[in-house]
Amino acid sequence: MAIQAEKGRIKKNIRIMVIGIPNVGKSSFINRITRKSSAEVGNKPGVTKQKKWIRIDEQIELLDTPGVLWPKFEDKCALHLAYTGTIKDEIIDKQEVAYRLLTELFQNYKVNLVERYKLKEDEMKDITILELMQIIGKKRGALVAGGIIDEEKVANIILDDFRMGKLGRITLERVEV
Ligand SMILES: Nc1nc2c(ncn2[C@@H]2O[C@H](COP(=O)(O)OP(=O)(O)OP(=O)(O)O)[C@@H](O)[C@H]2O)c(=O)[nH]1
Ligand SMILES: [Mg+2]
Repeated sequence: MAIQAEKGRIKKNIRIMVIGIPNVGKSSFINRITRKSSAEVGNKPGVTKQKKWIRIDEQIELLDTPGVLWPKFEDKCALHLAYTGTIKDEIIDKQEVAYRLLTELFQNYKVNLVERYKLKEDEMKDITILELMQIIGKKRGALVAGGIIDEEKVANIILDDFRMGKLGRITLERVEV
């Protein structure tokens, strides 16, 4: 504890948050180490409904939390929220999101892409979305040492352009026919 004392932490409580997907045993784990049954446990998801601090000893407390799930990107609705920046970038895979956005734009707004990134007709023939990302990266100077495309940077360029309206007026939701 000497290092903790030197950091002025000797009397500070340690608070630990237990997180994970539903029904994996977060509450059971807490009960096991506290040797009590303070946390409700059950063989179905959604048993813990709100956060609850549970004390192990004088210094340590655990926070039991309801199970969480990652955003479902198969769901178009979540994807569209991610494109617009409504879902925090920190919790999404930006390259995947930019790839999916580019796929939709390529389908429905090819002209906007051609204009913004000065693409040529022959460059667009039989092209994959990944190749298109590479071309955009090259045109916008998103390169790392050795002339390799910086994929993270390209993803940022595409998402920023879209979010700032530089790709023009775009409607993501379309009427199903
Ligand atoms: N086989 C096995 N089952 C476990 C283990 N830990 C917990 N369980 C069982 O898994 C089920 C879920 O346990 P909980 O502790 O309620 O899970 P949780 O993660 O708190 O779930 P939520 O609060 O709903 O998110 C219960 O039926 C537990 O008895 C384990 O280590 N092995
Ligand atoms: Mg629980």
